[in-house]
Amino acid sequence: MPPADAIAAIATAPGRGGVGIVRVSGPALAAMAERLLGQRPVPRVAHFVRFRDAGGALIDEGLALYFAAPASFTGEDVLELHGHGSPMALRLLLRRVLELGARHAEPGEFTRRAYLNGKLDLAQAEAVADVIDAATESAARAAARSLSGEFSKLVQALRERLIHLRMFVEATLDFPEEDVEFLESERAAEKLAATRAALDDVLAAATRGQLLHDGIRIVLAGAPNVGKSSLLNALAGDDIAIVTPIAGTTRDAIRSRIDIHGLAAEVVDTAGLRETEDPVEAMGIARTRAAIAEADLALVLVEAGSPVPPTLLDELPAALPRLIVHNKIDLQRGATPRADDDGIWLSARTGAGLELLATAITDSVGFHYREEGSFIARERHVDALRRALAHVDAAGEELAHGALELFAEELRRAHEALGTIVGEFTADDLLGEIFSRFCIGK
Ligand SMILES: Nc1nc2c(ncn2[C@@H]2O[C@H](COP(=O)(O)OP(=O)(O)OP(=O)(O)O)[C@@H](O)[C@H]2O)c(=O)[nH]1
Ligand SMILES: [Mg+2]
Repeated sequence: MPPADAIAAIATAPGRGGVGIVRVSGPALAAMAERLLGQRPVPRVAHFVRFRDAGGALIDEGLALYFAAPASFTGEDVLELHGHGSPMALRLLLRRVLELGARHAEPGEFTRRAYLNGKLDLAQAEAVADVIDAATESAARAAARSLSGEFSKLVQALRERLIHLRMFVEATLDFPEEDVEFLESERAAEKLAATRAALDDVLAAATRGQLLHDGIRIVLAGAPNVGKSSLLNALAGDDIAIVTPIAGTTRDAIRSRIDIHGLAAEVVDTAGLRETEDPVEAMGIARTRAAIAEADLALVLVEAGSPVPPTLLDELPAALPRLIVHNKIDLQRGATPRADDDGIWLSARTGAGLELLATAITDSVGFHYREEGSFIARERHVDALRRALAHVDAAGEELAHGALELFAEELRRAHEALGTIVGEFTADDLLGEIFSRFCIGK
């Protein structure tokens, strides 16, 4: 009988390529592997084999790799079939595996099993998706570090500090007659302060990690003809948007992913904002407003030497961070690029001042990539760290009042909040949501 719960998927990207891989994972795959390959595979040995369909006709030839549980990615038996990267041949190979009893894997199901079998904690499992989705080199490196467990280790160290404190206070609670209370709470306050400082450091690093993960959305806003499309092209180093001396050239919002000093930015070029009778331009301007509404940062463009029109600033939500960009300095005699409190002076045409703009952008969101110690993180990790910090602060207050029971309770809750990062105390629906965003075959 084929194993009841084997899952299978094409693990390589769709399309043609040199090599394509079908991956199977299940509690007992040896029999299936033997039927498929015509031999019992030796674990961790590459077997050169011919893959055949149910009727014995040749599908492809390639390598079979077998990993016996628990020494595999998922912790179950895993069979990898490396054929040619032909969408058709891979589909036939997958069909054969399904005939032998496997079912189609759901998105992220391999990684989910790895997590459930204790091969990875939840933060590491998420990092698997982040390695795959990384949009910049720095994001890829940071995701690799999270996958290797660097972030989890920091969280674990924080949890150990909390456990230590909890043991400490609970011992005091258990033996009040020893009357060590006062003395102990002195030391407890010290330990709590040290824990808080460590938590704060991890929170700062995770906040940077979240920026690496999420990137930012930047909208280019300004009157027609100030050079928004030219600036997009200059930032992207590519001819993406049409540039003409005609005011009202850009109609649709044009989006481009740009790596700004390691920060993944989605830059949106928009129709210039002005009163217009032209219905098409008016629709474009409506899109500009929509892009402004969802942006994290606005680059407000004006021609150098001209003031920023107050009506333009009125278009921006009060809370939207903005940088004023004074473009076309090449038209001003003797003007050089600069950045100060009034904005950045540059030329989209010559490229002068673009570096200053890139720095101003990363400064404005507090993004300073450093290779050392950076890891990727998500909003839910940062939220959990913030919750933990709030409980540690509350614990401090209880301690100051001598309410040791409540102090212990706040510590327990801080500990629990940290647990959600690595996947302890994590609800099933959250797991479902996390893994459903993975690609199939991972
Ligand atoms: N000299 C000079 N000309 C520029 C510069 N940037 C843009 N231009 C010119 O200004 C004109 C308008 O540029 P665009 O980039 O199309 O301006 P835009 O803001 O996208 O305009 P709309 O799409 O109409 O809103 C074009 O002729 C550009 O070549 C610059 O830095 N220096
Ligand atoms: Mg334009």
